[in-house]
Amino acid sequence: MATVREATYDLLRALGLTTVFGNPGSTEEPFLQGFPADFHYVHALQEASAVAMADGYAQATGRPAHVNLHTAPGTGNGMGNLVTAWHNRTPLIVSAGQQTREMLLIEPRLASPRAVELVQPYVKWAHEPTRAQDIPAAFMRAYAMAVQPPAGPVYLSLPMDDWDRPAGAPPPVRTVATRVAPDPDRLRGFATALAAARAPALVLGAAVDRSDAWPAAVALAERLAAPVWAAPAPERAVFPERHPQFRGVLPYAIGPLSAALRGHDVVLVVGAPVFRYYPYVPGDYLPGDARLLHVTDDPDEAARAPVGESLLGDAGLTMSALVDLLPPTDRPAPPPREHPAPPEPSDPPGADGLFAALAAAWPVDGVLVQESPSNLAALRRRLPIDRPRSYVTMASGGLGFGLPAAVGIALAERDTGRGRPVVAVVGDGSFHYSVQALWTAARLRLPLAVVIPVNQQYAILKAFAELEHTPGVPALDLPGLDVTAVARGYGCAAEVVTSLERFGPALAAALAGDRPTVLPVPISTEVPKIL
Ligand SMILES: Cc1ncc(C[n+]2csc(CCOP(=O)(O)OP(=O)(O)O)c2C)c(N)n1
Repeated sequence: MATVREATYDLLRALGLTTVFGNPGSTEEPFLQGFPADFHYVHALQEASAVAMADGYAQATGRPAHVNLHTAPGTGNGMGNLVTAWHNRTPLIVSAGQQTREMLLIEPRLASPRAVELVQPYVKWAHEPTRAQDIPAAFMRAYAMAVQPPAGPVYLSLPMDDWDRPAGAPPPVRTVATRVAPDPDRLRGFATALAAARAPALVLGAAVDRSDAWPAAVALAERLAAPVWAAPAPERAVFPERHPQFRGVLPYAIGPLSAALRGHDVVLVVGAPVFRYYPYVPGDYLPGDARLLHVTDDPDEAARAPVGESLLGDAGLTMSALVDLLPPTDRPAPPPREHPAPPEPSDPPGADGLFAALAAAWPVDGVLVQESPSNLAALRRRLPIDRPRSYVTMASGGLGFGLPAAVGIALAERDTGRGRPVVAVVGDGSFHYSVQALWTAARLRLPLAVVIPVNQQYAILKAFAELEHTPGVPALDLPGLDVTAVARGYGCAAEVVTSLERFGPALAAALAGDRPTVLPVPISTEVPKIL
């Protein structure tokens, strides 16, 4: 009879989960024992990196990913990026070892006595099987739970003495739906409101990209002749950003956001929270008596919106259905927005100058991973994204995601055979939260380019302190960090780019290489405004 271990690997194989991200410990060794040759263990040096690499890999492959953590402490190290995976809506199957059942009552070293509570509330489901032979079926349930909308992480705590036990009958491999269609009556109501609108606006969120709905979004925007905004702080690009109807990203504060929507009477929000605010700037949620229509596949997201009427449904299915229901409009298309003036030259360059150089050297099919807090607006201004699934950042606000996520994405680009070049832009503060991901990228020989705008400070926190009138905050400067030495220490190539003329060739060389390259670029220390 098969062991629990054999039955579990068989199931993981059947589900296409043959890549395991992790960092091993004693409680995981019985699961990892005799690791099958057709599986790939992606070794992260710390669990924060393991979780975010798995997240990036799942997002880039469009499939769930499996990450194996070391009981309570490993889960704790991975927790920040588990929070991020939750907000990212990434289907992650997180398994963790548990001490042997024989001793759990007396809580030996490395027992996780309340394992399923440890990860709350950032999982859709957490479970420790009551019987060893339930482990394979628990993985099947975990998979089904993770991928169904709204997708997200799930957690299994697995006692280390379960793996050699007899398995029982293998669980059937089941399939579940990953999209929900909208209620037809309510959908017609939305279409009627949009058709009657004087000046509708479209606000799109990351679910549009996750459901491969750029074509539906363009069709809907053109059918409505409406301006299109990305919802605040989006973790994906959601619309071709050179399209004449694209207006940019809405500000992430209550008052400024409603000011940006002034003049619109119907605001259709698809695939985003209403709204992802950050600094508190009071005001009305919406301009005048505008009506907000909210399409989301998450009942919780619908419920917590402070205003609006909601319709549960997949972003792509709902937008396509709306296009079919809406009559053509004779409203003229909104005028295209103005292009930003070229950046002012300076020495050292400003973020605008750096990102203009990045845009000039950008590979057409490049994937941008972003974790550069104060320079985000400059980056998005200079480098419009016009292809789907080409821009990733974290939805949570937690640093330490971007670098390891870029490693997972670069690995997925290789494993899927797509081979798109991956460029991470990571602040010199953000770089250090999961910096050990560089080692994994070097071991995997991934041609990842990591651009570090070096301003030697937590600039966004200085901007936030100014906005909030909180002077005298300590620990906002970062002197004495040698990014190059850190990069080389983990096995990466590195080149400090001190002249923007060098930037294009350095980026091209990095992407053509057979290992990751870190490109620190000293930039001006001017602090951009937060809003
Ligand atoms: C896990 C975590 N710790 C701390 C913070 C607070 N925080 C937000 S932005 C930031 C500074 C980022 O610095 P850097 O990457 O250099 O970017 P800059 O603001 O200078 O552009 C910090 C510490 C956070 N968001 N997440």
